[in-house]
Amino acid sequence: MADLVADTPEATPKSGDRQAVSSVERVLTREQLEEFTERGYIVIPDVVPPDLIAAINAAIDEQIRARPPAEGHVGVVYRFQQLTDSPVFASLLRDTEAFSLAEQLAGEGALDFPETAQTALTYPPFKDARENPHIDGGKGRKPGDPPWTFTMLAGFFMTDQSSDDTGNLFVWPGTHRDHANLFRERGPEAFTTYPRVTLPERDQVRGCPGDMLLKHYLLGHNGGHNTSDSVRRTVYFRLRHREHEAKWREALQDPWHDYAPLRRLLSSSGETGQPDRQL
Ligand SMILES: O=C(O)CCC(=O)C(=O)O
Repeated sequence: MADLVADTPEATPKSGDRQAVSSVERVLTREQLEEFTERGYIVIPDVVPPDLIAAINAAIDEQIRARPPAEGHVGVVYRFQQLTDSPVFASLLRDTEAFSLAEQLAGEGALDFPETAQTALTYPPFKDARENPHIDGGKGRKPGDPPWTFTMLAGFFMTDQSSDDTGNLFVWPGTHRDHANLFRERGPEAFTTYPRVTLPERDQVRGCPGDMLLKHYLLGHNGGHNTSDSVRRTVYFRLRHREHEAKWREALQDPWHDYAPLRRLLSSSGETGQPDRQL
């Protein structure tokens, strides 16, 4: 992996050429690292080439043919698959720069390669009525059991979600810090339901096929509206720091526990919660 912070703009294909995917090693820019620390997510353009997107969409077509949702279904359908059963999904991380880009946030060699992928579909016309976020893995947890926490969500847009209400993920920027503050106050064992924090205005995550979302585990999110003409498709991976399973309590209370490079970035700016804007 190259140096963590690029002083020059991230290496990307020429503007206007969204079909090409650069073979130049991608390095997250300082701006992208800051955005992740502040808002809890970034969208990186042009990570997956068109032929791989076509192959994944064919695999999703097959999944739907094998187990279609009920006739007239409106709303989300989530399917989880083992990568050993559906190896083409693993190519999103293995045959692109996606995994290395994720490790630029968590540290080189820091992440376990996941065993499962999630296909997230939203059948239109759908309006999510909850208008509230969640974080995964705590709801219904029995005290004493470990929650299903992880480090970072990697999402791949298989359909165009570059405008609002096309099935875009809803996120509440900055709530990764608020959730960690709340777990510091109440203790990680309090994670038996979705924590409630004061909510900022929500964002709809926008991206095109080929782009990748990296989202902090603690960032509040939810499935969103799809009032477009077509079914929204996203593929997610839940990435875990190698030490996360033993350290989930620490990771719930410290948003940077699993993110050594970001910890270094924050401490070099003399901040523990906010990066120096001049960095
Ligand atoms: O529909 C989506 O993209 C959201 C998925 C989600 O919230 C989850 O799997 O935890």
